[in-house]
Amino acid sequence: MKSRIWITSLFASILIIGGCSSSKSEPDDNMDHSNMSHDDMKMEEADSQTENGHMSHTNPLALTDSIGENELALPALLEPEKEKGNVYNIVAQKGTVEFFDGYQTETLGYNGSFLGPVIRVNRGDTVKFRTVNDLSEETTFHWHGLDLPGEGDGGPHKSIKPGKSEIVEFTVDQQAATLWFHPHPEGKTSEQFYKGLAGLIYVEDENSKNLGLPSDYGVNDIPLIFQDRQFDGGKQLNYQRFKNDDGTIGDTLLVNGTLNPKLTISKEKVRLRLLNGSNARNYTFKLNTGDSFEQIATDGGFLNTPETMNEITLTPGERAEVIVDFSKYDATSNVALINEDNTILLPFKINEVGTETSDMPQNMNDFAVTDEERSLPVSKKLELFGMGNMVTINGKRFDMNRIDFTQKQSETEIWEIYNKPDMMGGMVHPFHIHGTQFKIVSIDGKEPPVNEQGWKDTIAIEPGETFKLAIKFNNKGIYMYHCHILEHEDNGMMGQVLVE
Ligand SMILES: [Cu+2]
Repeated sequence: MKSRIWITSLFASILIIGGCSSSKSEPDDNMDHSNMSHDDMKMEEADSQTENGHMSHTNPLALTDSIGENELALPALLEPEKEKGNVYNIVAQKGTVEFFDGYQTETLGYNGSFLGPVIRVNRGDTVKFRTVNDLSEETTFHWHGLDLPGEGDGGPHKSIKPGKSEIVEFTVDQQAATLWFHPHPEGKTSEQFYKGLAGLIYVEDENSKNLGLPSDYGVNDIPLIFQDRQFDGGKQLNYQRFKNDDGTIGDTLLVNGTLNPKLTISKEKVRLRLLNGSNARNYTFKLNTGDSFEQIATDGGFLNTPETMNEITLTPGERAEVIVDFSKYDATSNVALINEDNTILLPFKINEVGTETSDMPQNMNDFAVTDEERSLPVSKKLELFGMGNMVTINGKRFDMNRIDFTQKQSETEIWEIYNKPDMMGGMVHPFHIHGTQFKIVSIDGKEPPVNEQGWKDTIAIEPGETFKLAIKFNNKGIYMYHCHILEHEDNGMMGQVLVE
């Protein structure tokens, strides 16, 4: 195991985002400010590719390759102010980022210009999140995957006015996982998110500290937030222009807010914490070498044992942790994380040094769907349906004043969720439930794949598929469940469950 001692010098050369510092790119030689700009032409192309929304996901607007000219930005680690009682200060604010040379892009971020810090909490700690809205519009702070009282969950009921702040206090009581946070205001989630409001939460516990997994933040334990965006001719994140009811996708990849990123790492085992932080795009991550890697965690915790994978698909909101063994490569190797269509997402530059070569742990968790859970009857049925901006759950759009379901605190129920196809076939809906981690009991009556036999809070439901989930809420309050294609959420593919 590598020492966990914080070696600040190692970080001196790494861009820190606090938020996120700017990352630069060469100016676009083809920039044309005449009436029909290059950008407009590109958009026409994009429009023609996306005018049929159902096509937009089976054949989405292509992402451009990362040419790897900028070192990946790393979010700052936000540790608590202990003397004040484990307070974490999180400010939603406006900023600008120079993604492209000579262009100031207006952005939103937490504690910085774009994205936010990694909030690191320990199981058992009572913590306070002091959330501040420095935007010029209302927002909320939602903790995706955190198990906490509905009061603090930051759904659309918990809107914070500009200039106001709020304290969320709770005791961390769930296993180690990579979670995240983002805004959730009614009807405005997509736009605030598109402009940069999102960050990670790491829950650590005794298990995660003792497994011997790579855990040197920024050295061999790397957060990776994948987002596709479209920039207009003035290099702005002009959401209203690019908005698509079937899910807004872009041709430009940002990883941790870095355009054309590369990641310099040592010749050792490296843990990558992957978050699909896009509004709507799905990614299938694989290595260009064809080599496999080990998946160690799902959304909400470790798998029981590492699972060897050749690729992993993540829909918006989903996470996975993987270990890639870079010790078999060297400085001359051409290694990159690529997408299903071979788009280069993140090229790696490999240094010769590196010490993390310890064997993979074999017993990481004790996750199981119990016989009792398998014998429970279905008590809640949900049918997802979407056609353009008409998106519903059980035929209804979201209504803040309607409670759709109730459930008793600490009682396990079986939810059955069906994605009803439409005439065109339909779309994959990433379905997310707030305030808890759940278990997949079955998919169309069959066991889920091994790498989904772990705690989940977001699942990719294909058209025609039926998932059975075992769900227990440990806290009380009102929680949202919704599609994590954020335009579907904003258009009403969302409901609420009251836990009492
Ligand atoms: Cu959806």
